[in-house]
Amino acid sequence: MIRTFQTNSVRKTAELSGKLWDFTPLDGKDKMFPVPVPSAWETYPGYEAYRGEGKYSTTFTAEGNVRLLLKGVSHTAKVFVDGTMRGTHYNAYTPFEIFLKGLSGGEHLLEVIADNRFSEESSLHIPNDYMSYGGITRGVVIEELNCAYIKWIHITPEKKGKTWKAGLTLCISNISDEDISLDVTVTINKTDLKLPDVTIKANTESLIQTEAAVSDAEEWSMEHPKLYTAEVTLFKDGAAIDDLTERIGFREVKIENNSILLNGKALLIKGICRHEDHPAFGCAIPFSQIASDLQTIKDMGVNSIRCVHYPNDEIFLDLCDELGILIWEENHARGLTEEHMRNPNFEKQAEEVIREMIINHYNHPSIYIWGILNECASETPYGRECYKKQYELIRQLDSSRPRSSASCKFKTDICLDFPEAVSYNIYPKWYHDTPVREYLDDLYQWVQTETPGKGKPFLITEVGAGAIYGYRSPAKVKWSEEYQADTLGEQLTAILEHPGASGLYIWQFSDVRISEEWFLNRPRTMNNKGIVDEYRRHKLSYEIVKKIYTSYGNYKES
Ligand code: ADA
Repeated sequence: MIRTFQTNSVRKTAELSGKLWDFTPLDGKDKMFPVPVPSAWETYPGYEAYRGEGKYSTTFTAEGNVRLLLKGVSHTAKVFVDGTMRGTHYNAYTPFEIFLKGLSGGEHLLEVIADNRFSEESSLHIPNDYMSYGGITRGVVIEELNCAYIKWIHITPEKKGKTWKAGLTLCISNISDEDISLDVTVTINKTDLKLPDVTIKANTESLIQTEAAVSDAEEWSMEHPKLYTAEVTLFKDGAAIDDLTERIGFREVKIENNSILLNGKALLIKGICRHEDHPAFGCAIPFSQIASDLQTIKDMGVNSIRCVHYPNDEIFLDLCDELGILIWEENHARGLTEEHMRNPNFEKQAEEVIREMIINHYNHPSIYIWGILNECASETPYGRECYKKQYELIRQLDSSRPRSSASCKFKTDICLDFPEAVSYNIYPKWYHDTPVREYLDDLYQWVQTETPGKGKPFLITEVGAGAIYGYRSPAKVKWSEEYQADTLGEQLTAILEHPGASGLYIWQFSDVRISEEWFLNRPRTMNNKGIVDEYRRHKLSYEIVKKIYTSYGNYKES
């Protein structure tokens, strides 16, 4: 499974994942054995802590112009077809394509070498408070293309009076050696659009923009996550040569005073942070487990998930669109110091994640905000320059969503003029024993009185406490389920009652595996701040969170 809906009917596509491939760990032991793709090699017996390279191989039958789409290889990929290197990619959490022009007919050998080693070449995947797994961890598709194809479609919904309007941008690629003229049709909710004929020069891409009123389109909201498909078809000489279907929701996100408005109503974020992590799957979480996590998360009364600290699998986003769960999606970075950010690969790699994230995830109505650089060096002038460029890049790619960044630079952050919303990660009563209300308001007042963050929506993007599942203590000491439950009760109530706050995200949904290097204050070499443990067993805090979250609505009371 690649998406939860069909994206093509004219274009010939086939999934190469969802079956066994041959796996050869390049650890000199010359073993080859069958493994499922997608999967993380940490789930293979004997490779539970393998940091190295591994080769995945399979065969496919295709001919002509062929596009290989890999949704996620962790964390660096080298792709070979019939023994020839055809492309590379860095970063586990964003999709990439390998294009094969004029491939001869018949069976072909596909080999993907994945590498999860830490090195100077890798500025984002570093030893961290989560695990950088290894493997082909998301889906793989092969497509046979004609002389031209639709690379992507971006649809921006906008309310005009009582009618919804769809702004369309299509990116069409002419992969032939001659200029071609194409007819393009678009269908959204029974509204058929015939775009003016387009002529595209040989071996070039063309952006086509238009807009359409979509009559009787219903609004997408958390309460009513109504979705529509937008079907785009390319015709050459009257024959359909390519198509792409995207799914959209008619909703608008705006900033007004210190609120984030969804369809005109001020949001109250009752959120939770979630890593893609499960002991049985590593980060290659299958559809059924994703769906089960979302059921649990909805049961807790949560209305929004923060994808930490990287772009998520598109199946997860599709399900959030269908279930009406709002998404904060961010580029891949956690806790990078100025020294990390001075790695010569950092800016290129971080910006590439932003580009791939937004181009591929633009149409998801569930995504209401883009985040960057969780807890990076936003207190330094060098860091500020990096933040500035990345915020500007987001604005170039998407002007329809607000931007933010989860900071931990209390009273030292010098980047609060860039984002539309100010966001902080705070841990009163865990990393320090300052009373929550006092700490929260002190920080809030500083933002309002000392910074350009004044008057902007204010979000708490992390708050929480650790608890070892099953550890109970009448003394309510730290790491006990009792302490976590009480602390979360105090933290959630203080933030949800704070007049200036637009809500929060609990750190975090489940306990997760972390890099060995982080073992010191991380019992079990895990981050144990989950509301459920790694096997999704409820801790005492589960019912506390549920009671509080279900006692609030989805919007701030006016
Ligand atoms: C940070 C960080 C999280 C996690 C958390 C914690 O705020 O963003 O990734 O490390 O702290 O558990 O301390």
